[in-house]
Amino acid sequence: MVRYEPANSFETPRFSGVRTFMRLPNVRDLENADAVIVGAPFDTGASFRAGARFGPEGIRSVSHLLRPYNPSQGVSIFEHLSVIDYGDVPVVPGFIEESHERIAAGLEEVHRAGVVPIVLGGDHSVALPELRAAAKVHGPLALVQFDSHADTWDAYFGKKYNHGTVFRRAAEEGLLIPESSIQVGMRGSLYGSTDLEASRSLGFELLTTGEVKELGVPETMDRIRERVGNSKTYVSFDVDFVDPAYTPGTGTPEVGGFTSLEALELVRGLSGIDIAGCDIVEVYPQYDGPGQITALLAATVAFEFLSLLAGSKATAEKDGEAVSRSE
Ligand SMILES: [Mn+2]
Repeated sequence: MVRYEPANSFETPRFSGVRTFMRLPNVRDLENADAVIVGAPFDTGASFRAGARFGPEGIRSVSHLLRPYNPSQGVSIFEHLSVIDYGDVPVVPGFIEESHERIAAGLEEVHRAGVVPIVLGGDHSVALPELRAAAKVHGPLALVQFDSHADTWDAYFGKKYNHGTVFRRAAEEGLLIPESSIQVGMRGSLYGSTDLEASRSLGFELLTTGEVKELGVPETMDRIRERVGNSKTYVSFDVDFVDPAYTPGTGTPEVGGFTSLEALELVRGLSGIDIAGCDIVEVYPQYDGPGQITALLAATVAFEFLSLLAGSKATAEKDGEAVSRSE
């Protein structure tokens, strides 16, 4: 079987070559892939700044810094996982619903092939077609959302589809299992005192940044794992979850947030969860700082997601060996 892995950085240095994610081959062969990196270059759903259409490009460019072994998770990703950079899903600039249809159709093929997508956004509105595609194949999913906003407005300027209404629409469409879903990190100014109540009335658990600070990282991870249980899970990571000191290049930054280290620790805490798909959204390279720190954080979160998938596969391989030995 073909196994897809990054270019060897001892033959050609990391700064060389065409900018795919982590120097993975850019192919469309789903048959021999376990996971794909796929861009959703769309920002028509944004309510404030624009520019997330360049997010996938920015993340890919800086991802060449990443090396294949993850010491924090103790896993050499590509020994267990065949991964490709699948390119981008098609979008129609300026048209939300049409883009969502194309994004969902593109991602449905990935799920049908039994492959896990890691989607690079794009504004957060792309999570709706992601969830439509995943739920079509896997049924309703648990959601773990890291975000400073709940994105559960009913409408904005009377319009139902944008990056602030995603998870209300997803719940209404039956794409999620609300009692297994959790939103983490909400903070910042709101339009009204009841804004966050919307999430709870949809059945989600919601932990504000203040609540996470009080609980601490380990207990927050326990709360997430308990909530999700054994359900197939979609993980959505909005980079505005992190303090804008670390992620200035985003659409609606909120100060007083998490450090990059706390964010990575929380993501690593998802080990063992049955991940059907994930995304990293709201990267706006034109607002990024020198050194492309926002894009680098996003690329590193994608790397942690790949490591989680590789870790699960390594465990399954070990269990499989144990079973075949005992037979
Ligand atoms: Mn969001």
